[in-house]
Amino acid sequence: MNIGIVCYPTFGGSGVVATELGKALAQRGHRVHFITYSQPVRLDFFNENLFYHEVYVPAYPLFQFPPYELALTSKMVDIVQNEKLDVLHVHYAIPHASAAFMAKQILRARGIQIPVVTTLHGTDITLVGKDPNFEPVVTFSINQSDAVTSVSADLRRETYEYFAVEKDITVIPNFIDLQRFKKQEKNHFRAAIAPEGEKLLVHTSNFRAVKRVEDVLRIFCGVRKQIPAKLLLVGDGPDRSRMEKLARDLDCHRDLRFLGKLEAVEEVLSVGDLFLMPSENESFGLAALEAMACEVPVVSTNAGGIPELNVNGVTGTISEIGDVADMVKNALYILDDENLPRFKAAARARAEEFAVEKIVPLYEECYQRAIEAV
Ligand code: GMT
Repeated sequence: MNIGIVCYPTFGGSGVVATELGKALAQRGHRVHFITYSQPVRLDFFNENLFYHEVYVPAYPLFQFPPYELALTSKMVDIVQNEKLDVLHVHYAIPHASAAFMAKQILRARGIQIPVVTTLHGTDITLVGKDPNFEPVVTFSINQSDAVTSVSADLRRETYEYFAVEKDITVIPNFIDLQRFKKQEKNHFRAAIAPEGEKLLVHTSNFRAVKRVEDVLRIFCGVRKQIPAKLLLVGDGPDRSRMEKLARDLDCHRDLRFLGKLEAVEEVLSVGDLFLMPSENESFGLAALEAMACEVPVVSTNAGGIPELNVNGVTGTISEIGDVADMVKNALYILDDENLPRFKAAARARAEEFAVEKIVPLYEECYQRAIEAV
């Protein structure tokens, strides 16, 4: 197939999933055209089946808000028509699904039919999409898509609960490249970070309020009171400066490191003993899956789709949102040398159920159905 993928090019989960999907599809012989405003972060190599088309928004003094959606629509029209695409797959509804709807209308007027597949990722539904400033457009554009997928059953449930969506939503969970995400020998790194054999806790996120990074720090402080431990925080975002100050106020700053945005997150995960995901909301929890693939069990909340991934008492533990004391207790239980090897093995085994080879064919089937339906 000739597939157009529209996504955010950033470190965010939806952009990562879209890029990894495109790479996997290219490996399976499809031609994949990425359409977005800058080179996707994980698309930094040459492949004969992968193409990147940059959306350029011209500046004009009249535009207080540059009309990205219009430039994106025009680019989609151009690429569908000239590259003879079979299907357009848009990741994250806002504004990609409505731009795809408009592109489809323009192409129809030119005698070209293009099916649109929309994948819902999380905050496009649970946070931003619900906002009355966006909700009518989100509802309409989901209903106008030829196929809709969501990354968890919980996200599908939320979509039906909060939006007047009549379309069937197929759950296709996120997936993982197990060749890349596996425990690597990084003993020198571990020795540098935890020279006394301390347990290593890891958190990766975009440091937004929804991730509750404050709880990460409080869980870590609780653990460190009981056993020697270190914490590595990967990523960056609006809450980072506040969290750096909080770490100093809690007097645990000497035992943790903010590493910022890192491309090779699997190298950090390879030295981890426990991953912390105390999120307020999480449609899937791709960061937890990446950790599990590197044999790192997960202490998480029961938010959104996390329990569909993290099996309580097996691959990690599940607590109520904000229950820091429970997460400290659970972390200490998992980190106990009697329990840790069992949790690590179970985490990897669970991650193997989400192998890219198992999930990508579900998208291929979805494209095929959408193509046949138009
Ligand atoms: O907030 C984020 O983590 C970014 C956001 C995105 O759309 O880029 O992530 C969402 O999509 C990921 C990939 O499907 C999911 O793994 C995350 O759980 C989801 N985030 C939230 O629901 C908060």
